Formats: sequence, structure tokens, C-alpha cells
Amino acid sequence: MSVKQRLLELQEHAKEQIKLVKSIHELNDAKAKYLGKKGAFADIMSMMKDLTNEERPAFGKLTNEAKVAIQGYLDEQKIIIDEFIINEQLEKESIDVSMPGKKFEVGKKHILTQVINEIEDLFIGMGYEVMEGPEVEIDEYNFEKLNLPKNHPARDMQDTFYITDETLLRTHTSPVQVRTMLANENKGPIKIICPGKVFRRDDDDATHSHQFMQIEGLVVDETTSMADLKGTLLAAAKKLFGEKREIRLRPSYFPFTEPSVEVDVSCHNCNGKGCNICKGTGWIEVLGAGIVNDNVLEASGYDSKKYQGFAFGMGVERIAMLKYGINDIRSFYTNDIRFIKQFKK
Ligand code: 2U9
Repeated sequence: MSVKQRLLELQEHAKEQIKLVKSIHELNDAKAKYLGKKGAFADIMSMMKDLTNEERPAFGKLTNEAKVAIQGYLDEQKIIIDEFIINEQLEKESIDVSMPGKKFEVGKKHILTQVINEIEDLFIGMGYEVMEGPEVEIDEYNFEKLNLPKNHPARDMQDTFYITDETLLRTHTSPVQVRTMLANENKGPIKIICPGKVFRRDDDDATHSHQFMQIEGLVVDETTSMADLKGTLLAAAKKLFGEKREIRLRPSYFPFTEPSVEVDVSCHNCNGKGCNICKGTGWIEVLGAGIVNDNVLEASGYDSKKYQGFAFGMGVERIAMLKYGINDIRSFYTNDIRFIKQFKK
């Protein structure tokens, strides 16, 4: 067999064999088999010694052409294998869009946060600013500047957790109003609500908690009157409990307001006819309020001859319990997921 025939045969054989190769690993083996040092060409090269000097260049050219052709088959097969691998991977990783998706639990705001946000929104709508302050307070801001000097009997109702003789866990958010008045350098008008956590020494039961949330409001201006207070609280009651609600004020006592009132809202359950929620009276007590005591204005640097103001305070848990029919204040804090999950928005 001539050298040329041997080369053609080898090339043809390589072409057929390389077409059958299915992986990169096999392709590397094929490359070694045909083009490697000890590969198929080694035999042919040994025929070189039997050739004349004239025949050798033509032989070299033919050998080279055969090698280039075989390298071409290897390259073509590599493209085919690469494509096959990618297709196989795509097939494996394809997504079945008709499969149901993974369910993600979306968290909700705690019901107390929802009610606080609702109350904040309604007062912001009336031009109020929201102010916050520290839960650990000094006696001076929590009591003294609110017309509750040491040994005042009204302090008994607001016994609390003391850190030192002069620092304590605040019993109401009123010190935030005090801080706002003190910080107001030009002693101009104020219109704020102050939401936050407060603490009192109490025996916990269905309606009492040693820790609860309050929202208090304070308006200070030159002509603020009881009529403004009543209009403001009526608007708030209607937004919170429905447009049909009415309010009534009953005389009361707080050291920081004079006169003071307790505020009832007509029952949202029976429209004032009398039911078990309003204990047959048609009215439900929801907040306390009054005209800011002159001593309180003066203690924070306001001229009580020029300024007057009104203030109000409410317990957020009580509002939430009335709105949503919750019968135990402890439910807000015991973190039973079945309770929390009921108040999805
Ligand atoms: C300043 C001046 C006056 C805040 C007020 C009430 C009436 C009130 C209670 C409601 C239920 C507390 O959460 S509760 O137990 N609050 O009745 N709070 S007037 O008066 C202020 C506050 C700050 C400087």
C-alpha cells in the first residue's frame, strides 16, 4: 500500500471514529490516538526512511494535510459535544411554570402598631406632629413639671418601677410634651401627639397591665379653648369608631389639667341603645382630657397669661379592645401567634 493510500485510509478512519465521540474526555483520547506522539502517524513516519530524497517533500505535505484534516474533525466534533452538553443542562434545569410557587409568609404589623398608626394618621390629618421620648425618665419631667410634686396623693395612682430615686420608667407619655415645651426656645404654639410605651405598678389581669401603650395630645396656643378640645375629640371618635358616633364629657380630675374631663363615646356596638359592651348605658369611656393647668404651662416656661392649651390621653389597648372585641389585655403581649394572625390587613 502506498503512503498516500495509507494516509487517506487513516484520515477516513479518523473521520468516522471522531463522529462517534460523545464526550470531551473521549475527544481527548481520540486526539491522542490520531495526533499524539505515539499515535497513528508514528507508524507512517517510520515509512519515511524508505523514501528517496525527492519523494520526501511530497510525503511531508500529504502528512501535514492529513493532520490538519483530522484536527478539523476534532474541532467540529467539539462544537457538537459542547452544544449537546449545554442542551442537556438546559433540559435538566428547565422550570415547570405550571408548578405551584413556594409560599412565603408575609409578616403583619402587630395590632397595637396598626391602631397607633391609624390614630397617628388621623391626628396628622388635623395638623399634629408626632413626637417621641425616652421610656426611662427623670422624676422632674414625669411628675414635678406636671403639677405632681413629691408626696402628692395623685402619685399613688401612678406608682412605677424606679431605677434610682430620681429616675424611673415613665408612667405616661406626658414627659414628652414637657420636653417639647422646654425645647421650644421662642415659646410658640405647639400641636403634638405622643405615642409610646408606659409603665405602672399594677397587678396584671384581663383589664390591667403593668406595661401598656398611650397616645397623648397637647395643643398650646393663645386662644385654644374647651370647644376646640371637644371638636377635636369628636372628629377623632368618628374616625376611630364610625361617623355616627357622638361624645359626652363628664367632669373629672387630673393634676395636669384644670378643668378635667372624662370622655365617653356613644356605643359603636348598639348605637347607644345599651348592650353588654357599654354595660347598658349606651356610652363607653375612651379617654381623659382637659385644659392644661397653668402651673404646667409655667413650669415649662410658658406665660399662662398669654397661652392656654388642651391635652388628652388614651390607652391604645383599650381602643383596640373596643374596636376589635378583644377581651383580655394580656393577649397583646403573650405573643400567641393565633391571636396575632387574626389582625391581617
Ligand atoms: C402636659 C399637659 C397635660 C395629658 C392627659 C389624660 C388627661 C388622661 C389617661 C387616659 C387613659 C391615661 O392611658 S390612661 O390611663 N390620660 O386621662 N392625659 S389629660 O395631659 C397633659 C399632658 C402633658 C404637658
